[in-house]
Amino acid sequence: MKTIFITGATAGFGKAIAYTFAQHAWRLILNGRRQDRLEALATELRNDYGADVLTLPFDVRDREAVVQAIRNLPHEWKWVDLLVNNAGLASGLSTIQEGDFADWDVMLDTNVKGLLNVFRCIAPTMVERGQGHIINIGSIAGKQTYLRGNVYCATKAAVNALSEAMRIDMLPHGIRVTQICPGAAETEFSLVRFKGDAERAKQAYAGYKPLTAQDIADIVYFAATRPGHVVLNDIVVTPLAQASPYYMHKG
Ligand code: NDP
Ligand code: 8X3
Repeated sequence: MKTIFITGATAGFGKAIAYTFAQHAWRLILNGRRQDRLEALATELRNDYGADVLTLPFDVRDREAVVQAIRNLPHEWKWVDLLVNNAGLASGLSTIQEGDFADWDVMLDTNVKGLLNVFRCIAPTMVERGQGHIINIGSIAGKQTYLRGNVYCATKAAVNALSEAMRIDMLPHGIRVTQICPGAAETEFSLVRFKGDAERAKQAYAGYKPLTAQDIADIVYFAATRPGHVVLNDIVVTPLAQASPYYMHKG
Protein backbone atom coordinates (compact mmCIF):
# COMPACT_ATOMS: atom_id res chain seq x y z
CA MET A 1 0.00 0.00 0.00
CA LYS A 2 1.37 3.44 -0.96
CA THR A 3 1.52 6.52 1.24
CA ILE A 4 0.71 10.08 0.14
CA PHE A 5 1.61 13.16 2.21
CA ILE A 6 -0.54 16.19 1.36
CA THR A 7 0.12 19.68 2.69
CA GLY A 8 -2.90 21.98 2.88
CA ALA A 9 -5.49 19.19 3.00
CA THR A 10 -8.16 21.12 4.93
CA ALA A 11 -9.67 22.77 1.84
CA GLY A 12 -9.60 23.09 -1.94
CA PHE A 13 -7.16 21.00 -3.97
CA GLY A 14 -5.60 19.26 -0.97
CA LYS A 15 -8.93 18.04 0.34
CA ALA A 16 -10.03 16.76 -3.09
CA ILE A 17 -6.67 15.01 -3.50
CA ALA A 18 -7.22 13.33 -0.12
CA TYR A 19 -10.66 11.98 -1.21
CA THR A 20 -9.30 10.77 -4.52
CA PHE A 21 -6.35 8.87 -3.09
CA ALA A 22 -8.47 7.44 -0.24
CA GLN A 23 -10.84 6.06 -2.86
CA HIS A 24 -7.85 4.31 -4.45
CA ALA A 25 -6.76 2.81 -1.13
CA TRP A 26 -3.63 4.89 -0.53
CA ARG A 27 -2.57 5.61 3.05
CA LEU A 28 -2.80 9.32 3.79
CA ILE A 29 -0.82 11.79 5.86
CA LEU A 30 -2.83 14.99 5.97
CA ASN A 31 -1.45 18.37 6.94
CA GLY A 32 -3.01 21.81 7.45
CA ARG A 33 -3.27 24.31 10.27
CA ARG A 34 -6.97 23.83 11.07
CA GLN A 35 -6.91 20.72 13.22
CA ASP A 36 -10.71 20.46 13.52
CA ARG A 37 -11.07 20.28 9.76
CA LEU A 38 -8.25 17.73 9.51
CA GLU A 39 -9.88 15.50 12.11
CA ALA A 40 -13.32 15.76 10.47
CA LEU A 41 -11.81 14.85 7.10
CA ALA A 42 -9.87 11.94 8.56
CA THR A 43 -13.01 10.57 10.23
CA GLU A 44 -14.96 10.85 6.99
CA LEU A 45 -12.24 9.09 4.96
CA ARG A 46 -11.96 6.29 7.53
CA ASN A 47 -15.74 5.78 7.67
CA ASP A 48 -16.47 6.10 3.95
CA TYR A 49 -13.43 4.39 2.43
CA GLY A 50 -11.83 2.47 5.28
CA ALA A 51 -8.80 4.70 4.74
CA ASP A 52 -5.67 4.58 6.88
CA VAL A 53 -5.16 8.25 7.80
CA LEU A 54 -2.65 10.14 9.93
CA THR A 55 -3.28 13.83 10.63
CA LEU A 56 -0.29 16.09 11.04
CA PRO A 57 -1.39 19.61 11.93
CA PHE A 58 1.37 22.18 11.59
CA ASP A 59 2.08 25.47 9.91
CA VAL A 60 4.50 24.84 7.03
CA ARG A 61 6.15 28.19 7.85
CA ASP A 62 7.16 26.95 11.30
CA ARG A 63 10.38 25.12 10.44
CA GLU A 64 10.89 23.66 13.88
CA ALA A 65 7.32 22.29 13.94
CA VAL A 66 7.80 20.78 10.47
CA VAL A 67 11.06 19.13 11.46
CA GLN A 68 9.64 17.75 14.72
CA ALA A 69 6.40 16.47 13.17
CA ILE A 70 8.18 14.63 10.38
CA ARG A 71 11.03 13.37 12.56
CA ASN A 72 8.47 11.95 15.02
CA LEU A 73 6.35 10.15 12.43
CA PRO A 74 5.55 6.65 13.66
CA HIS A 75 7.89 4.15 12.00
CA GLU A 76 5.19 2.69 9.76
CA TRP A 77 4.48 6.15 8.33
CA LYS A 78 8.09 7.16 7.64
CA TRP A 79 8.26 6.04 4.02
CA VAL A 80 6.33 8.50 1.89
CA ASP A 81 5.79 7.47 -1.73
CA LEU A 82 4.22 10.73 -2.88
CA LEU A 83 4.60 14.21 -1.39
CA VAL A 84 2.13 16.80 -2.68
CA ASN A 85 3.39 20.28 -1.84
CA ASN A 86 0.05 22.03 -2.11
CA ALA A 87 -0.26 24.38 0.91
CA GLY A 88 -0.18 27.93 -0.35
CA LEU A 89 -2.05 31.16 -0.78
CA ALA A 90 -2.32 34.57 -2.33
CA SER A 91 -2.83 37.44 0.08
CA GLY A 92 -4.02 40.73 -1.38
CA LEU A 93 -4.09 42.02 -4.95
CA SER A 94 -2.39 45.40 -4.83
CA THR A 95 0.19 47.03 -7.03
CA ILE A 96 3.73 46.21 -5.97
CA GLN A 97 4.48 49.80 -4.96
CA GLU A 98 1.50 49.67 -2.59
CA GLY A 99 2.20 46.13 -1.36
CA ASP A 100 1.63 45.15 2.24
CA PHE A 101 4.70 43.76 4.03
CA ALA A 102 2.61 41.25 5.97
CA ASP A 103 1.04 39.95 2.72
CA TRP A 104 4.50 39.57 1.20
CA ASP A 105 5.80 37.70 4.22
CA VAL A 106 2.90 35.24 4.42
CA MET A 107 3.14 34.40 0.70
CA LEU A 108 6.92 34.07 0.58
CA ASP A 109 7.07 32.16 3.86
CA THR A 110 4.28 29.74 2.94
CA ASN A 111 4.60 29.22 -0.82
CA VAL A 112 8.39 29.16 -1.02
CA LYS A 113 9.99 28.54 2.38
CA GLY A 114 7.12 26.35 3.64
CA LEU A 115 7.33 24.17 0.56
CA LEU A 116 11.10 23.90 1.06
CA ASN A 117 10.71 23.07 4.76
CA VAL A 118 8.50 20.06 4.05
CA PHE A 119 10.47 18.97 1.01
CA ARG A 120 13.77 19.06 2.94
CA CYS A 121 12.39 16.74 5.63
CA ILE A 122 10.82 14.17 3.28
CA ALA A 123 13.18 14.08 0.29
CA PRO A 124 16.13 12.37 2.07
CA THR A 125 13.91 9.38 2.92
CA MET A 126 13.02 9.07 -0.76
CA VAL A 127 16.69 9.29 -1.71
CA GLU A 128 17.47 6.61 0.88
CA ARG A 129 14.94 4.27 -0.73
CA GLY A 130 15.82 5.27 -4.30
CA GLN A 131 12.18 5.96 -5.14
CA GLY A 132 9.48 8.55 -4.61
CA HIS A 133 7.47 11.26 -6.30
CA ILE A 134 7.15 14.94 -5.48
CA ILE A 135 4.28 16.93 -6.94
CA ASN A 136 4.49 20.69 -6.48
CA ILE A 137 1.40 22.82 -7.02
CA GLY A 138 2.63 25.84 -8.97
CA SER A 139 0.35 28.12 -10.95
CA ILE A 140 -0.04 29.83 -14.29
CA ALA A 141 0.93 32.84 -12.14
CA GLY A 142 4.44 31.36 -12.03
CA LYS A 143 4.60 31.21 -15.81
CA GLN A 144 3.35 34.72 -16.55
CA THR A 145 3.22 37.70 -14.22
CA TYR A 146 -0.08 39.56 -14.22
CA LEU A 147 -1.21 43.02 -13.10
CA ARG A 148 -1.25 43.22 -9.27
CA GLY A 149 -0.07 39.62 -9.02
CA ASN A 150 3.56 40.65 -8.30
CA VAL A 151 4.72 38.82 -5.15
CA TYR A 152 2.27 35.92 -5.51
CA CYS A 153 3.51 35.45 -9.09
CA ALA A 154 7.11 35.61 -7.82
CA THR A 155 6.44 32.86 -5.28
CA LYS A 156 4.99 30.61 -7.98
CA ALA A 157 7.90 31.44 -10.32
CA ALA A 158 10.09 30.25 -7.44
CA VAL A 159 8.08 26.99 -7.27
CA ASN A 160 8.71 26.62 -11.01
CA ALA A 161 12.49 27.03 -10.53
CA LEU A 162 12.54 24.79 -7.45
CA SER A 163 10.65 22.05 -9.27
CA GLU A 164 13.34 22.09 -11.97
CA ALA A 165 16.07 22.11 -9.31
CA MET A 166 14.55 19.13 -7.49
CA ARG A 167 14.30 17.17 -10.75
CA ILE A 168 17.94 17.90 -11.61
CA ASP A 169 19.50 17.32 -8.19
CA MET A 170 17.61 14.11 -7.50
CA LEU A 171 18.00 12.68 -10.99
CA PRO A 172 20.52 10.02 -9.89
CA HIS A 173 18.17 8.83 -7.15
CA GLY A 174 15.12 7.83 -9.18
CA ILE A 175 12.81 10.47 -7.72
CA ARG A 176 10.04 11.80 -9.95
CA VAL A 177 9.23 15.51 -9.79
CA THR A 178 6.07 16.98 -11.30
CA GLN A 179 4.83 20.55 -11.26
CA ILE A 180 1.12 21.20 -11.83
CA CYS A 181 0.24 24.78 -12.79
CA PRO A 182 -3.49 25.46 -12.65
CA GLY A 183 -5.32 28.54 -13.85
CA ALA A 184 -8.50 29.77 -12.18
CA ALA A 185 -10.03 27.12 -9.92
CA GLU A 186 -12.92 27.71 -7.52
CA THR A 187 -11.75 26.87 -4.00
CA GLU A 188 -11.22 29.01 -0.90
CA PHE A 189 -8.29 30.63 -2.75
CA SER A 190 -10.06 33.91 -3.60
CA LEU A 191 -11.75 34.09 -0.19
CA VAL A 192 -8.26 33.97 1.34
CA ARG A 193 -6.80 36.39 -1.22
CA PHE A 194 -9.58 38.90 -0.48
CA LYS A 195 -9.38 38.31 3.27
CA GLY A 196 -12.86 36.90 3.79
CA ASP A 197 -14.71 39.19 1.34
CA ALA A 198 -17.10 36.52 -0.02
CA GLU A 199 -18.74 38.84 -2.58
CA ARG A 200 -15.40 39.79 -4.14
CA ALA A 201 -14.29 36.15 -4.10
CA LYS A 202 -17.49 35.12 -5.91
CA GLN A 203 -16.82 37.69 -8.63
CA ALA A 204 -13.52 36.00 -9.45
CA TYR A 205 -15.46 33.00 -10.78
CA ALA A 206 -18.40 34.81 -12.37
CA GLY A 207 -19.27 34.54 -16.06
CA TYR A 208 -17.31 31.37 -16.89
CA LYS A 209 -16.83 27.81 -15.65
CA PRO A 210 -13.71 27.66 -13.50
CA LEU A 211 -11.70 24.51 -12.78
CA THR A 212 -12.78 22.52 -9.73
CA ALA A 213 -10.59 21.06 -7.01
CA GLN A 214 -11.56 17.63 -8.33
CA ASP A 215 -10.13 18.50 -11.76
CA ILE A 216 -6.76 19.05 -10.10
CA ALA A 217 -7.06 15.92 -7.92
CA ASP A 218 -7.70 13.84 -11.05
CA ILE A 219 -4.53 15.23 -12.64
CA VAL A 220 -2.48 14.53 -9.51
CA TYR A 221 -3.76 10.95 -9.50
CA PHE A 222 -3.00 10.51 -13.20
CA ALA A 223 0.56 11.87 -12.76
CA ALA A 224 1.11 9.63 -9.74
CA THR A 225 0.02 6.46 -11.49
CA ARG A 226 2.14 6.55 -14.65
CA PRO A 227 4.56 3.66 -15.17
CA GLY A 228 7.78 4.09 -13.16
CA HIS A 229 9.87 5.24 -16.12
CA VAL A 230 7.44 8.04 -17.05
CA VAL A 231 7.52 11.51 -15.48
CA LEU A 232 5.06 14.26 -16.24
CA ASN A 233 7.42 17.18 -15.68
CA ASP A 234 5.18 20.20 -16.00
CA ILE A 235 1.43 20.42 -16.49
CA VAL A 236 -0.37 23.68 -17.25
CA VAL A 237 -4.16 23.44 -16.94
CA THR A 238 -6.76 26.18 -17.31
CA PRO A 239 -10.52 26.33 -17.65
CA LEU A 240 -11.66 26.34 -21.28
CA ALA A 241 -12.53 30.02 -20.86
CA GLN A 242 -8.97 31.01 -19.87
CA ALA A 243 -6.09 31.28 -22.36
CA SER A 244 -3.66 32.96 -19.91
CA PRO A 245 -3.91 35.08 -16.75
CA TYR A 246 -4.88 37.95 -19.09
CA TYR A 247 -7.31 36.35 -21.49
CA MET A 248 -10.57 35.20 -19.96
CA HIS A 249 -13.64 34.67 -22.16
CA LYS A 250 -16.65 35.49 -20.05
CA GLY A 251 -20.17 34.77 -21.29
P1 NDP B 1 -7.53 26.85 -0.51
O1 NDP B 1 -7.46 28.16 0.17
O2 NDP B 1 -8.85 26.26 -0.79
O3 NDP B 1 -6.63 25.77 0.26
C1 NDP B 1 -5.34 26.12 0.70
C2 NDP B 1 -4.85 25.08 1.68
O4 NDP B 1 -3.52 25.45 2.10
C3 NDP B 1 -5.70 24.97 2.91
O5 NDP B 1 -5.87 23.61 3.25
C4 NDP B 1 -4.88 25.66 3.99
O6 NDP B 1 -5.13 25.02 5.24
C5 NDP B 1 -3.46 25.35 3.51
N1 NDP B 1 -2.47 26.26 4.05
C6 NDP B 1 -2.36 27.59 3.85
N2 NDP B 1 -1.35 28.09 4.57
C7 NDP B 1 -0.80 27.04 5.25
C8 NDP B 1 0.27 26.92 6.17
N3 NDP B 1 0.99 28.00 6.53
N4 NDP B 1 0.57 25.71 6.68
C9 NDP B 1 -0.16 24.62 6.32
N5 NDP B 1 -1.19 24.68 5.44
C10 NDP B 1 -1.50 25.88 4.93
O7 NDP B 1 -6.74 27.08 -1.89
P2 NDP B 1 -6.41 26.09 -3.13
O8 NDP B 1 -6.80 24.71 -2.84
O9 NDP B 1 -6.93 26.75 -4.34
O10 NDP B 1 -4.82 26.24 -3.16
C11 NDP B 1 -3.93 25.16 -3.08
C12 NDP B 1 -2.67 25.52 -3.84
O11 NDP B 1 -3.00 25.71 -5.21
C13 NDP B 1 -1.99 26.81 -3.39
O12 NDP B 1 -0.60 26.59 -3.42
C14 NDP B 1 -2.39 27.82 -4.46
O13 NDP B 1 -1.45 28.85 -4.59
C15 NDP B 1 -2.44 26.93 -5.68
N6 NDP B 1 -3.22 27.39 -6.82
C16 NDP B 1 -4.56 27.69 -6.68
C17 NDP B 1 -5.28 28.09 -7.80
C18 NDP B 1 -6.71 28.48 -7.73
O14 NDP B 1 -7.19 29.19 -8.62
N7 NDP B 1 -7.46 28.05 -6.72
C19 NDP B 1 -4.66 28.13 -9.13
C20 NDP B 1 -3.25 27.80 -9.13
C21 NDP B 1 -2.59 27.42 -8.02
P3 NDP B 1 -5.15 25.75 6.67
O15 NDP B 1 -5.69 27.13 6.47
O16 NDP B 1 -6.03 24.86 7.50
O17 NDP B 1 -3.73 25.72 7.12
C1 8X3 C 1 -3.98 31.04 -8.79
C2 8X3 C 1 -4.48 31.36 -10.15
O1 8X3 C 1 -4.40 33.15 -11.96
O2 8X3 C 1 -5.36 33.77 -9.82
O3 8X3 C 1 -2.63 30.73 -8.80
O4 8X3 C 1 -3.01 33.48 -10.05
S1 8X3 C 1 -4.29 33.02 -10.51
